[in-house]
Amino acid sequence: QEYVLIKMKVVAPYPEKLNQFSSKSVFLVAATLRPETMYGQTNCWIRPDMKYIAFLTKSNEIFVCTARAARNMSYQNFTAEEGKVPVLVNLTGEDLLGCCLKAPMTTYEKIYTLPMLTIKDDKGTGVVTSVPSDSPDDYAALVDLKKKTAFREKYGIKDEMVLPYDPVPIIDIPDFGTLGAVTIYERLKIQSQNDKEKLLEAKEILYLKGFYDGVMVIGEFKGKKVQDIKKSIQKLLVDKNEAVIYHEPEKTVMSRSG
Ligand code: ZZB
Repeated sequence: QEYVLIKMKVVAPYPEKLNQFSSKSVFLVAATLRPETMYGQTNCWIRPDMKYIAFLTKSNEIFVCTARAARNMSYQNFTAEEGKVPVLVNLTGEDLLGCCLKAPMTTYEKIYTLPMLTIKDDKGTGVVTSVPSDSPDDYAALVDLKKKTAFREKYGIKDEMVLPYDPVPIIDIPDFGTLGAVTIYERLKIQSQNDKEKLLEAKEILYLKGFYDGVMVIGEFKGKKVQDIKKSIQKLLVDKNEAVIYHEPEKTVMSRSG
């Protein structure tokens, strides 16, 4: 599986555990299959109870992700020595919540890391970028956070990290409009981020519709079909050093190699 790793730059105020690296460039790296949706990022998801690491890349940047993902990266030429991950600090998701980020392409000047409880530890980097206009999971989790003050308080999330952020129209899909995830969330009467079956159905529908019928309504490729420009946007991001390509090995290979 080929993912695009989006480099979301940590900006001040740094979380306590990352303060020591403030003279370096630190990135939370999010794996996505939908680089064309990066115009609509509203936040970054982290799982509070999951473990993360910060490690040094061969270009002297610091990446934050799961140890599993970093290990894969060390075999894909991300680190100075193949198979070796220079770990700088061990973190939990909780250490990273409320962190301020500058993400590529999005119209929001700064965005924040917020808690999502359904992040899987065996996929991607454990860091997930949020596009609530086109990802039903992201929209559901954002609605949950906006609705529940207690949930925000539990994780020390301030109102201004969540409430000003709304889905951004980026792709027009016939029959779904420019906020596909919102439309399908309402049509399927999804209740929360834990509505697993409906969210899976919603994701499958939107992946297909977005890819084959979607037309960009924002950015460099406005007016063009998603399927025609997906690769170009990926290249744009990589050329600007705002993203890198990351491959996820097959599950069977993973378990064999530990
Ligand atoms: C931005 C984005 C915009 C995404 C969208 C989807 C959509 P898949 O198909 O199951 O492999 N993701 C990445 N890592 C994780 C993780 N560890 N746990 C949970 N979710 C994760 O899903 C890949 C997508 O799932 C990735 O692409 C990421 O969200 C999320 F408009 O990034 B995506 C219709 C989906 N739309």
